[in-house]
Parts: sequence; C-alpha cells; structure tokens
Amino acid sequence: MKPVFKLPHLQKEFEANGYVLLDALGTEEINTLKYNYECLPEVNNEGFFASLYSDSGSYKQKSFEAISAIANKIAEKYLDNYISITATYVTKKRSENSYMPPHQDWTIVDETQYASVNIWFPLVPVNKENGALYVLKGSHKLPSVIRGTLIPSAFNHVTNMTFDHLTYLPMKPGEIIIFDHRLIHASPPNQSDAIRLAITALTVPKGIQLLHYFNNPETQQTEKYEITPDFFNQYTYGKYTIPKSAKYLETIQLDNPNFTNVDTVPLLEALIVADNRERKSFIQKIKNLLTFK
Ligand SMILES: O=C(O)CCC(=O)C(=O)O
Repeated sequence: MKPVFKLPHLQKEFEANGYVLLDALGTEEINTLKYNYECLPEVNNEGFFASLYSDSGSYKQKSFEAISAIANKIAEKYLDNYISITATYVTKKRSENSYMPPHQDWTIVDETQYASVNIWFPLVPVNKENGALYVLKGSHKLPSVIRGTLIPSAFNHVTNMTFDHLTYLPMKPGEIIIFDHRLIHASPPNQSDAIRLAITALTVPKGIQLLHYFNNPETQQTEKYEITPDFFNQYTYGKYTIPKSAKYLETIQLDNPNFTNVDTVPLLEALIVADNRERKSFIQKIKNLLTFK
C-alpha cells in the first residue's frame, strides 16, 4: 500500500487507527475560510448540508475554490503526493435531520493499492451538542467493501455503533482530522442554536485512476466507472444518475461482506475501556492477594 503520510510516525498512527489528528491551521486561515463561506449563497435550509447535495455545478465549483488552496496546503505539508480534488463546507443547522449516521465514504480509488482520505476540520468548536465527529477506530481494517451509489451498506445489520460506543473527537478551529474513507464515522445532530460550520476535502494520491461504483437500479448490476474530479461538480447526491463524463469500465460481481455486531464489538470504544478497566481491576485483585491486602 502506498504511504499516505510523509512522516513515518503519522503513517504508523494512520495505519493503526484509520485517522490522524493534527494542529494544522492558524487563525488567519480559519478567518479566510469563514469569510469565503459568508461570500457563498446561503443554501443550507435545514439539517446537514454539503455541496454534493446541491444541483448547481457552479455552486460546487465556487465552494471548492473557496477551500482548495488551504486544503491543498495541508495535503502538501502532511501527505505524500496527494491532492484535494473536491471540497465543501459541511454545515449542520439545529435539527434532528442533521444527524449523520455511521458510514464509510465511497470507494474512489483502487483500495488494494491506495488509500483515499478526507481532510475534515471545524471552523467553530465542535462537541457532543453541535455535531462533532465520532469514529470507529480501526474500522478501516475490516474486510474490504465496495461503496458507491445505491450500493447497500455492508453495515445495515450492525446496531451497536451508537455514539456512546464510538470514539468521540471534540475539536477546536485549527485542529484537523485526516481519515481513511474506509473508516466508519458519524456525527450527532446539532442541538445548539448556532450553525456547525466545518469543511471536508476529498483527497487522493496524485495522478491515479479515480473510480465510482453504481448499482444500476434498471439492471440490478454494479457498474464500475472511471471518473475525473469534475464528476463531483456534476453529480447530485440523491439523484442516482451518473454524469456523462464518467467512463463505463465494466460490470462487476458485488461480493461485499454483511457485517454483524460480532464484527464491530472488538473495535467499540466503551467496550474496550470497560474491558481494560476489568483487566486492571483483575490485576489489582491478584496484586492484593499477593501482598495480603
Ligand atoms: O460533517 C460531518 O458531520 C460528517 C462529514 C462526513 O461524513 C465526511 O466528511 O465524510
């Protein structure tokens, strides 16, 4: 697998957990990104919004332009020959609809050779109340899954990825997370009165073939397409049509696993913590016995 990070200790952390947290941005950059957001038309009417939900290619392009210089500065500094090909403000307004359920992002590269990542960061402090990210640490190492338009989630039968079991990542402006697209992540609804303003930038190794998988509802077959970064300006989330610029490559046999709670239990934070506590108290009991306490 091609390395993602330039620095070996970050690469090691990324391989172990599926993500890396960094203090990467200064106040000036945060203010620029906030100002650029204010210059875009208001589009989030309710709940969660990302530019992929808009059917305006020009809006998507403008939001990418508002972010790309800073996203690519991060990619350039920390990642080994990666580029951000699309980026969006991800906003949550107060609403139960702003809940983002646990999911993996689409497969957009050949994951037997490469890792594609998101660079995600908040422009306001994020917490349990307004929609911080939660992750299932190590879930990028679960058996491989093809993900794309209309492909059923391999986690449809998993019910234990609740917020009290996932790893909670409160973050301040300036902090970023770079995570593998295979990493399960989620965020609770915004219950505060202020908008939760964050950014996500889809980032890939430079110069490689980009992919999209599509479960064609007419044929019930899974089609594999070659795409270019333009795909993300042309595709509207929820419309289920593949932009003309995408090049059909082949129809594949979809052979995704069907995970159950048994597969995720070893990764669940609360259970690991409880397990460690139990182990510690067991060790303490043995020590007490040996020292006759
Ligand atoms: O912003 C959020 O709460 C979720 C973001 C997300 O799912 C992503 O960046 O892939």
